[in-house]
Amino acid sequence: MTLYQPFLDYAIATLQSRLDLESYPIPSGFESKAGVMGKGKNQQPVLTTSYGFKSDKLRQIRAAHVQGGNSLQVLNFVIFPALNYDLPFFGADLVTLPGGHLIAIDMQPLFSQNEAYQTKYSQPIMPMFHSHQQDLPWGGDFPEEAKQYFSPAFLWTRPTATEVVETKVFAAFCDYLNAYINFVDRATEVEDRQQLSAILKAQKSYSDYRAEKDPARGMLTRLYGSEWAEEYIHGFLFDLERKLALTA
Ligand code: DBV
Repeated sequence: MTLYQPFLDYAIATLQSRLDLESYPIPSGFESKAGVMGKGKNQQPVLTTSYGFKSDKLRQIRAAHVQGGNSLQVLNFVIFPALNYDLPFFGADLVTLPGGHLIAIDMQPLFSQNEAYQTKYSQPIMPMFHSHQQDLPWGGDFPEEAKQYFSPAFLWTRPTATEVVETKVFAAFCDYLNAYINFVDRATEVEDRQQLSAILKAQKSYSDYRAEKDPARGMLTRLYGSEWAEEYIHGFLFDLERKLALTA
């Protein structure tokens, strides 16, 4: 069992038990992809698998799971709400590289500068954030331009011990996911045209930003080539722009 498999299993089982899930199509050739990292005797097989679901309020629930031995493990898990809800994104980037673990978990806001929005979606989870932050201190340096996409409850940490990932990070991941599903349960459809257009704009901005700045681009390109990597990023991981183009 690799480091992030229990996270993925928990997320899928929890979403399946709490929501009415359907599958979300994964473009053919991207469900599972084998590759090799490193050179000579340091060669290491790497497998990237993808998962996709949706529900009535959630446009896309998707995961990318990269398994390449003890020093390359990634679970990138993102939930993109339907465009007629003001829900935040659920975002988890759980990354293990030769240098250590890098953990990002958040409910990423549509409108980070809006006080009413923070009151609705960040304030209620601040106690949960503070309790986990006692075990998972702030991870330091962070790309400045990414800040607008995170909430005050952003857990960003770089644990040195793998055991901390298996216990404390796992607990935080489970709590954030359940709190997110609580918001989903309570969310009601937005009908106001102005609000709908603001949501669309914020969703596009987020999805485009993440596609453009995907920190995994280098790794995916080295593993599988740039054609595969770009198609994976734009055709599955951050596909909003493509999906909108189809319906335009
Ligand atoms: N990150 C992804 C996807 C991944 C992925 C789809 C399929 O968005 C993995 C895999 N993240 C991944 C890898 C690294 C990071 C790092 C492999 C290491 C890159 C490297 O060091 O080579 C949060 N992820 C990071 C970093 C941050 C995040 C801040 C460090 C990047 C850096 O130091 O430059 N999650 C990431 C992020 C947003 C987010 C920037 C922005 C909205 O939600």
